[in-house]
Amino acid sequence: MSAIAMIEIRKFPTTRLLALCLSAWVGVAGANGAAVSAPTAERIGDGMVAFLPSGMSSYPTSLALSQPPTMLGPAPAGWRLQPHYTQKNGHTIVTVDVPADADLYGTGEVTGPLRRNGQCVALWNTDNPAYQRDHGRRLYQSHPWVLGVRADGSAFGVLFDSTWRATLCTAKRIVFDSQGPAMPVIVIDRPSPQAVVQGLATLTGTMPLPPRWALGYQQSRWSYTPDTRVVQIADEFRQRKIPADAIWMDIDYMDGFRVFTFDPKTFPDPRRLNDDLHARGFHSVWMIDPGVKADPDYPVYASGTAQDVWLQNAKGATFHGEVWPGMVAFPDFTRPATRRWWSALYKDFIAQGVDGVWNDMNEPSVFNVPSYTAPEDARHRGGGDLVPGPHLQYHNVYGMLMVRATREGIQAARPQLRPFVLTRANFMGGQRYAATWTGDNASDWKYLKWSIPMSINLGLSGQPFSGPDIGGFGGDATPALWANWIAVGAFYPFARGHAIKDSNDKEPWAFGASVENTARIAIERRYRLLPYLYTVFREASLDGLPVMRPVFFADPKDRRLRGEERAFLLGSDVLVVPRWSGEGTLPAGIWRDASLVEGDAADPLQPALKVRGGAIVPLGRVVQHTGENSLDPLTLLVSLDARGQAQGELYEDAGDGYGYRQGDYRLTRYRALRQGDTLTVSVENTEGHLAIPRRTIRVQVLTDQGVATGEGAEEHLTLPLPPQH
Ligand code: NBV
Repeated sequence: MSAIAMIEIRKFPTTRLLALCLSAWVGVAGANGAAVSAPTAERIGDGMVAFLPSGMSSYPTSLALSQPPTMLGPAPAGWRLQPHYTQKNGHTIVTVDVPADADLYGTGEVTGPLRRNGQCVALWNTDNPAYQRDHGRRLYQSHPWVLGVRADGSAFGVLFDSTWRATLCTAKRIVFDSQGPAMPVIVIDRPSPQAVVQGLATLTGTMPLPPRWALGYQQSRWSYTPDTRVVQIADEFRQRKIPADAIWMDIDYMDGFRVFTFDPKTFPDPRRLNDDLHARGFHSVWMIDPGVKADPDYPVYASGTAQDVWLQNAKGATFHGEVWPGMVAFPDFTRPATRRWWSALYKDFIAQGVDGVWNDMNEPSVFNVPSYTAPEDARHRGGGDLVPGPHLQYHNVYGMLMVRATREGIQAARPQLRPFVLTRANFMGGQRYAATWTGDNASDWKYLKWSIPMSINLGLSGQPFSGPDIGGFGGDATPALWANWIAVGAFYPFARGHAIKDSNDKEPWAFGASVENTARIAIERRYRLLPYLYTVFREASLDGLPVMRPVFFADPKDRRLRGEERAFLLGSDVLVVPRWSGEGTLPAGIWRDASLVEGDAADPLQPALKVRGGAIVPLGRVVQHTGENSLDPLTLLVSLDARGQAQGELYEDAGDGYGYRQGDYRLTRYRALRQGDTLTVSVENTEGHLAIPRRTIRVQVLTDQGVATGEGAEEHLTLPLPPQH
């Protein structure tokens, strides 16, 4: 048992999106169509049933699911939720009656409120500048999935397993109106929303554990150019002592927007640039778009043509559309040969020292056509498990198939490290391949407020790793907006500042000293929380629970919390409450305010951070990037429950690579117990064989009387607490 080195008591200063005629949508499904005979229902897991439309004898190939479901026999007797299929005008309409009083969530990347009752979204991945096309009713990704939470806190989820163009309306009934044939529907019915989201993860897979640097602050703009400017930005962060982990290269680094090339004038030596960034503790992420410039003298186009990789028009000729480089051809990622060709392109690219890749424009976006994309009748040739089909069928998975090939290419090029891929377009299950940013928002409060329910609903739809362009992409940001945005944005799972080409500068220092100070504090808070955040990411990679969670996850039976969309949870133990949300509607029980860095409590823009009573949150030191050791000292932030107890976990590994799969990690479970005026903190158990050098542990106990701190060694330490009143 270690002695206490130090005690100190400190007091804390303590849309609706679109008015749609829902009845019209429901009417189409319910009244006129030709009813199809009842589907067969098969149990596929604990509280999970797959419905196969009549005539379908086995579960077809699914791009959403990570593996074919195992049919375990008939659905449990008395199974409540049933899909009803109707066919009309070539559409398949599936309805599911929603239990009265259920609150609905999910449906992926959406504008508008967190609670999706009475909303319609179009599932048709769309390049949507400022979310203005179709009133923001369709964005860059499609998730045919609804999560429902009943009045008693029990929950259900409905997955319409189809990639075809569709609309999804969530009112008294869930109505999925697809332009494709009848599809399987999976219904999950479990005791809590957490259990439903975990069930979804067993079906659609989880996010692979990202490299730790991807959790640091990311700095981007369209575009930092030339290469010397990139290094200047990196140096600026270090000189100003604002932590950051990566700089992002947008399209202008390319030679005439030709993917997998570098502009010989502005980026003549990408290897050296990446080395320079690495020497400063930065990683680099470089953009790759799907469109390949139609130029026979360009080796990527020539090899693609030679290998017959392109998407075809209805007549069977290569489809050409206009994007940044002028006319381009689009890889047909449904073809296994195309995916192999695309993956192989990353070998030389990664060899330049590129750390991560962002795939943009992969809805796919096409300029100067009314549909903003390839024609519905463009031909995907498929292969392997995938049947040939029109773009109407494969459009929504274009981005997902692309990032699958990107990820595989990076993995093959550098097998010893974890790939990091960011994508704009994606589909249900796409968390298996890439993280996401939520496209071209704008520097306006509306987008800041939408960004929170948007990322929460993505998390409730299986994608835990997302975030918006902090500060807003389009338009000039005012100092006040940018400061408020970074203050809360530091807690998105994916935290990246980005900006459109012609806007004002939006780096943390661009708005003067006061905003810079707010940004530094915000980002320092994220870095202190990284040990906790990494632990939560690891949990998400195992069981699919979101990183950023709705407040109602703290108490799914408390109906007051169901609409809270300004405050959010990080993991289960930290509540982030933006100042502009007022008090928010917060869960009952003990939630204690925590100060993480000097100045955070005094800065009126920083959200309140509240730690759940009963939790121990591991904190690191403030470091300038995640490559520095932040865990000596390791701080354990303890918030005791009413019985004077708390528990928490810390996951540690090398931060990259796959050693953890061989047990090279350490999961430590800490327990704290108050007995009278003494607190004992001990290690309950550990898992994994990573050797942890001896380090100092600092314990900070949040009590109603103030903060008590003590210091000692890892295994066991005690400290006196202020007497309770
Ligand atoms: O590559 C330029 C931009 C990029 O900065 C942005 O993040 C993407 O969402 N890209 C869209 C293409 C042009 C947008 C007007």
